[in-house]
Amino acid sequence: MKCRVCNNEISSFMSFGKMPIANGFIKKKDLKKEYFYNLETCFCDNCKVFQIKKQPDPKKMFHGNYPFFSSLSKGMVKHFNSLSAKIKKNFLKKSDSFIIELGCNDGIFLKNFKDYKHLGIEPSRNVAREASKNGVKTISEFFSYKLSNKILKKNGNADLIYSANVMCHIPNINDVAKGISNLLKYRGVLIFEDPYLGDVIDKTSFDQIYDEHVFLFSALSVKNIFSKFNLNLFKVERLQTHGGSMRYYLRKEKKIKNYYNVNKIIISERKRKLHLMQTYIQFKKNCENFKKNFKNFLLQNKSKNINVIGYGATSKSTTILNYCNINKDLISQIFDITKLKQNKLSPGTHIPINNFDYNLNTKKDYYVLFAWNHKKEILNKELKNKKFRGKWYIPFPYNK
Ligand code: DWN
Ligand code: ZN
Repeated sequence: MKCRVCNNEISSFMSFGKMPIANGFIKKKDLKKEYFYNLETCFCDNCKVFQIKKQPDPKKMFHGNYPFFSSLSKGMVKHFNSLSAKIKKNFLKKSDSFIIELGCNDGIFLKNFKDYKHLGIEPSRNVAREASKNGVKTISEFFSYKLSNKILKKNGNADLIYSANVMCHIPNINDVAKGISNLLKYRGVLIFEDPYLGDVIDKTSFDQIYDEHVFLFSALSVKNIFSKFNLNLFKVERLQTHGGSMRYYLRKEKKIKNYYNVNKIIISERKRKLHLMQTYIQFKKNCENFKKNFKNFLLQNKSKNINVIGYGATSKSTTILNYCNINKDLISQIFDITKLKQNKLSPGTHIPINNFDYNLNTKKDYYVLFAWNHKKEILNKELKNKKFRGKWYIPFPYNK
């Protein structure tokens, strides 16, 4: 296949096997219609972009029934509130500034900019409706160069374009980068954040690899992708969110003083050999090792009649469960606060998803924290919950 960014010939270095749609939580009656594809990962030696081989049609993933709402995590609400204050202080000094968010989800970030000229773009219709209810001006579409022209005509150039955990979902990244460059003012800023490839490799957190995440970025790959569209990376920031992320700052303006921080991170990526295929071959071995150990842990519990429950029916858990072939014989159920996931089955492996119910739990039970990226928030919450008994199994970081 061809690299989505530079058209170089690439081939996969690993297969995670047959996968369903990661957020395709399904009712028993619909099981016959369940869709599967092969999840394989590639690394482009030319532009250094990590990507999956085949991505299902985006309309199969983002639609009128998308079950992920960012505001369900209090930690993430705080994260976006503090970022909003920082953006207002550093980048949007004028009250008539125009801010756009690509993939605004339920408005978790943009609701802080109601006093500004703003626009949220969210392809999942039900989630876009939530954003509108939260007072955010939202259109429900996929962003593209074509859409950038429509927005430009109607609203003019943007001072700031932001996205969180969205850019890595976009297969036609060149078209989107062209659209952003088209829409942004010369002195405007593009800021986006996504799970960081360096963390995935270091922590063996392969659960970040699923249909929606068509790319996993490093600073080097971001620089390579966006510079072709005159978007120059001038600053990066390490974040703790989603198991380790990176925030990227880009500008069209060429005269920017401080590239020091970008160069430093790119040098560190080279030291960690993120630009070399050998790293990904080792990553594959680490994933196989995780699979063996996790399966053993579950089999041992089964042999001792210990009940294992999943905590958080995350998109990420779809990769773990399907790659490791785990069904309800090994994990009896998964608890999740999301109404749209409850009383359905986990994609592919058909483990029941239920609302939290601690009435039957015992001290012996194990909870596999699939939402390990919210560890601090969840462990704090459960520490205060008198009904919570049982022990934690935290899959990542995985110590090889
Ligand atoms: O990139 C993406 C990220 C931002 O969000 C999307 N592709 C889809 C989604 O990924 P995810 O499903 O892996 O995200 P989370 O945030 O790890 O999902 C947490 C899940 O756990 C949600 O279903 C809500 C649930 N949850 C819970 O039951 N109790 C979460 C918290 C904090 C809780 O206390
Ligand atoms: Zn490439």
